[in-house]
Amino acid sequence: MSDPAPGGPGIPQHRELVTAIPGPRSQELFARRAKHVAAGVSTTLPVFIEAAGGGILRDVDGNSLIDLAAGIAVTSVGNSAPEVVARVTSQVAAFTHTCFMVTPYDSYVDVCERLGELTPGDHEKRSLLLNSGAEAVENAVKIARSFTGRQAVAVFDHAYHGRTNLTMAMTAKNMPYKSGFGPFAGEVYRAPVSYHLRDQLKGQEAAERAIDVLEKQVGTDNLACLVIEPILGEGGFVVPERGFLPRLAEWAKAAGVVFIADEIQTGFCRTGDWFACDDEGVVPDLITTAKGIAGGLPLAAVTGRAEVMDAVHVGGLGGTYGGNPVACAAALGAMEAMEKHDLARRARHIGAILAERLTALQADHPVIAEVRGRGAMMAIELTGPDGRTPDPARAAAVNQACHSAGVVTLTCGTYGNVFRFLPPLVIGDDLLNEALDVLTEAFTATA
Ligand code: PLZ
Repeated sequence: MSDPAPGGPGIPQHRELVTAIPGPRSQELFARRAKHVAAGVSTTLPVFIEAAGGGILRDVDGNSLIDLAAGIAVTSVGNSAPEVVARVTSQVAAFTHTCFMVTPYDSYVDVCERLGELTPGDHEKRSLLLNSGAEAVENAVKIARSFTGRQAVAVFDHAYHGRTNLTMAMTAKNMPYKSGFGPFAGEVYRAPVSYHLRDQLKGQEAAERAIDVLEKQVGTDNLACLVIEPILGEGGFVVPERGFLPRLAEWAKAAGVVFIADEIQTGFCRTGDWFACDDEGVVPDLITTAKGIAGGLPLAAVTGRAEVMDAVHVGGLGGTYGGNPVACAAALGAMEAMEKHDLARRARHIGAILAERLTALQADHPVIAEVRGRGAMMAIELTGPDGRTPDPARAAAVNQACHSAGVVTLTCGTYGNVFRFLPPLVIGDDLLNEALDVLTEAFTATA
């Protein structure tokens, strides 16, 4: 198990710094970027990448950095995975676009068939392909409204669903996602989630609290759907207590509310199962996917119960590029790689290493209030001595120290105090452990 799955364009799998981070070439490019790219687009780490594969990103100055971000949970199969490259190369040479709504092609149908097989539940399913996660969430809401004839949408505290108008309304955090961009779409209502560090509630209790809000403040007769990330991503890798999701799913079913799992960040082996809902056997009516689905090419999907999906009139769903043939080829390659290399098992293995190392780190650094997550989606939440007051400054300092040492890390969370780990699932054990050594040094150096 210690060897990574073969992948990437033969990039040596070690960290090597030949300049300061960022190096001179990257700094030059960054200055150009400021002249031509809109200022609103942020940068986590200003190194420009030239090649990547396995667990390594190589920059234009010749530095090799360890990748603990996977492009925000996208390159789960690794960058330029051979299965993806082979299929994309032959597809791009055959044809690049016809628009599936004009003249169809089989790879779109193949991806939908695979999605039906892999997503939770063995009921009859249909899928719709799109370009981005936000677009998938928008479409899932459209479908739920069409099916139920109701309008209201239930979302949760700390949720992240995208940056389009409807999904901004569904996303919880003001800065940087929403501030100044209103007015937002109406009929979106927020309920409390299960967040044990902050509410100490059992899953069932937290579910009853949310249900009470929805029944009393919205009314089930008005509710088209409930949308939830089974592990909340951008909001802080919040893992709802066991029992929370099954109780919500059961309640939604009884109330005729479409249960939508947003698995855009958690899906495709990331958490150690094909989908995070599998962990407690939750079967959503609709599931939104993107990110890991296509090894880095832009593709997203809504998959769900045939009767719900097919409620929409012909012509009601679509888009010029949705299910582009090159992206579909990539998705078929990514799914092949996940199956061939059993990347769900690999994610569990990565999760075991992360859990052990992070728990050991916590013993030495009480600023780590909690180690949580599942599989290759783990995080630590940093707080003051009371175990609650967020410490975003320390998270930023540790992040900076990791970056300077050549490890690409990310923070997240409503309070910006969560340090998250999203390595490609093909990263080798040695590289992962080396990155965690760097993290350990960063905690000591910033103490
Ligand atoms: N739903 C659960 O995680 C995207 C956002 C990065 P798009 N998360 C990364 C950023 O700052 O823009 C995401 C997600 C969940 C929806 C989305 C939206 O997916 O492909 O970015 O539109």
